Amino acid sequence: MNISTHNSDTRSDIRHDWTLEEVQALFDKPLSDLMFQAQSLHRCYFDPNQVQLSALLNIKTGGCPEDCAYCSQSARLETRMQHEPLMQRDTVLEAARQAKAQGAGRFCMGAAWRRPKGKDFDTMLDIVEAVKAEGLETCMTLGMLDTEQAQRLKQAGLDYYNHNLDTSESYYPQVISTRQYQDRLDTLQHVRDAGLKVCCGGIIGMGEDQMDRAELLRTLANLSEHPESVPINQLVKVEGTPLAAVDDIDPLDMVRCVAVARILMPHSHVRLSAGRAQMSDALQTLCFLAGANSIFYGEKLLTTDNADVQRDQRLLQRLGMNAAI
Ligand code: SAM
Ligand code: DTB
Ligand code: SF4
Repeated sequence: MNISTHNSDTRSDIRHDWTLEEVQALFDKPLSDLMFQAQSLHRCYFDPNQVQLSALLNIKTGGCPEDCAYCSQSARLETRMQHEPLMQRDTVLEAARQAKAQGAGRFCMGAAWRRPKGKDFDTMLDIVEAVKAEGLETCMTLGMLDTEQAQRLKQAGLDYYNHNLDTSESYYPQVISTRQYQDRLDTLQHVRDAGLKVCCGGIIGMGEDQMDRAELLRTLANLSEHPESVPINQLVKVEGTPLAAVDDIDPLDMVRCVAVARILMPHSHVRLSAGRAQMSDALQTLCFLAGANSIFYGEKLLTTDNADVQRDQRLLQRLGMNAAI
């Protein structure tokens, strides 16, 4: 395939029939070849000097009944995370205004729930309406949704719903026992059917092997529509979780994952997500060159520290990159 002849209306780049062997072959390429292929496709679909900035706010902290082995907020793990009740609408709104003033274009709100219920769900609708009215794109990640909940969030003005597959279907039971992979796929379908944009990705560095990473990215690419946004998180090791002492990954594995995600889903935003605080500027730069074009921006992720805002501003300036409007 002669990548240099691609142009932006070559829809044959958008495939939903990837085999595991094809995806593994991408992972096995010499890095320079993989980067060239990813860069070439990236330039067909995006301005390579633009990065989308999303701010994150945890609107309900801790006490979650699920047992995700990476998570500080599971009530089943000894993480010493304080449980905080759902934030008031005005507190969320104030944080959204600040995020906008700092330059974020999208405001993502997370809640440590298995699924939203009752009055709490109605509060979500109020919050979406209010944040949307501030002129920000809205995103929520609240756990599983049924069809009606997805439709009501859409009607309230929600733009994106984040719901990660996290890893391959076969590695999933090593990480989470309180729900099935199919539960995640069902929610993704409800979100898509409601006309919401899908934000779905995973976590690298939970002890999975390259085949699991290939299988995760293949599952995402073979969905009937590619997620508009694909967050690639590097595990943030949290004390008290079963994954607190897992071996570090080779930093270049992150670059490879970003590049493969870019090739498999050329017109999706690939977000360099959790773990940036622990990455060097050089590693983040390689990830941008591999096709990452979105980041979480702001001092905090959900419960852990994000990369410092001034450091991010300096890095983007040094790279000649601008925030996408
Ligand atoms: N409870 C909801 C759910 O699980 O969908 C929403 C919040 S949950 C914290 C959102 C996502 O954050 C998870 O699916 C996972 O991919 C990511 N995440 C959580 N803890 C993480 C960690 N320690 N390191 C990297 N990513 C993490
Ligand atoms: C996503 O893929 N990563 C974000 C967001 N979606 C909700 C969350 C990262 C959480 C990192 C650990 C923490 O701060 O608790
Ligand atoms: Fe709960 Fe989400 Fe954390 Fe899992 S990742 S324990 S569902 S908050």
